[in-house]
Amino acid sequence: MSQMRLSLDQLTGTNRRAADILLGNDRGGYTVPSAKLYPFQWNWDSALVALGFSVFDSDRAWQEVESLLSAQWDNGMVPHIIFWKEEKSYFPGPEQWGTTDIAKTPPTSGITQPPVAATVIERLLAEDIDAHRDRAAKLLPKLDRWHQWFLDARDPDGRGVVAIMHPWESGRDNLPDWDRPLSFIDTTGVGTYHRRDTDIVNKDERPKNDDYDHYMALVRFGRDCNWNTDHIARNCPFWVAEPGMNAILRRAERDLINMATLLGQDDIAARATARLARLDAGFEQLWSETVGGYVTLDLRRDEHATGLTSGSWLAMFAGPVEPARATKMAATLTYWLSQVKHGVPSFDPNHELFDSIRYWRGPVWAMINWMIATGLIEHGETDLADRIRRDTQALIDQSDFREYFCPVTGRGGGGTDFSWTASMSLYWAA
Ligand code: 9YW
Repeated sequence: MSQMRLSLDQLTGTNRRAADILLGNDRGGYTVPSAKLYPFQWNWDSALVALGFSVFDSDRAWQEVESLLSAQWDNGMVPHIIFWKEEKSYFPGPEQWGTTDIAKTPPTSGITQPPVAATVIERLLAEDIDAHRDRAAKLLPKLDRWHQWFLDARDPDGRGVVAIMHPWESGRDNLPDWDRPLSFIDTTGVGTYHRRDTDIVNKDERPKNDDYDHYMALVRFGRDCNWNTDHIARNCPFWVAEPGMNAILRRAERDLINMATLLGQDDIAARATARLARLDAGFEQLWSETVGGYVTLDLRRDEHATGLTSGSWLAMFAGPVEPARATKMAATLTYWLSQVKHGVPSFDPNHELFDSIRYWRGPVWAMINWMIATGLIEHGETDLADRIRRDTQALIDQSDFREYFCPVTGRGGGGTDFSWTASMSLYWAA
């Protein structure tokens, strides 16, 4: 693990190349995920990329999370894309999201992404509490408002699980979990549009056109109500609670409580503690005895998904899982890993909907691996965690810093010179 602080000149080999990718994708205070494919600032990418910068440039790491949180909306939401510069090579752009009045400058998308930022900031702070106290203290109120927004906007009935209103909000765009909930959405009014992603990446590695029609129908739904959160919660045709988002939010609340306690921000610690109690209790609704793990729950139909995903393992990242369940989960994960060459696949490799190269329907993602391994270590599963860490670096060694990897062959897929893959290698895997 190369988590100790080094100067750029001290980095060699894979580590130096990873740092160069981050520097190459740096646009001055924010980092793009991949220069051609994703030319703006993405929410959870940015947070995770800050960890890579922290290895050799702590100031730059803080800038990354500061620029992300600077785009917070008045209602507390931190958007999933921040369109800092005009750039036509990505679709859907600011016109489709229609947030110019709400987001002011710069325009943003109208949804959020998994709030891993608090977890990252906690780690940046822990490196040198005295040096970073003031910077962290300014960010905590923003994290508090964002986390509160999740409960107000995405769980207004107080069930204890937050919903996503769009697959993109989960960060796991075309997961098989969304197939059925999306199938109820009317896409007839979507019209024609030009996807840009398939101009850059092989279409077999991307969501299908039919998925995109559904994505665009939901963007239109949000835009038509001016991203009104009450209207969305009551009427959005896609409204599901999934373990990845809920686990990451629970972890974020824990880390926010730690920071707020450390920095004497007692009001924030108290609010986060209350939110966490609600989320910890609510998470149980995602457990499916039939599937044998934490799965997506379609809140409009009260129906569990039929497969485990890489998000299921994040329950261990969220917080303590009772020992019997943790042991069962580790055994199932070990079985998964016996079915593929490299873990962790994003979807159950034995499920009929598994697709080893199509984006979130099978491929391995380095930053999900880091979160899974972190949770495993916290549950005493160190060998399994280490296997996942070694797999991650082996994939990068074989196929370079790609967006994601085929768990069966190790082949890289999607974008190249990818920021969060570089960050995870530098911070954790190499
Ligand atoms: C898209 C940037 C983003 C990630 C998401 C990933 C993908 C964008 O890329 O979504 O246009 O499909 O699914 O998690 O933040 O890396």
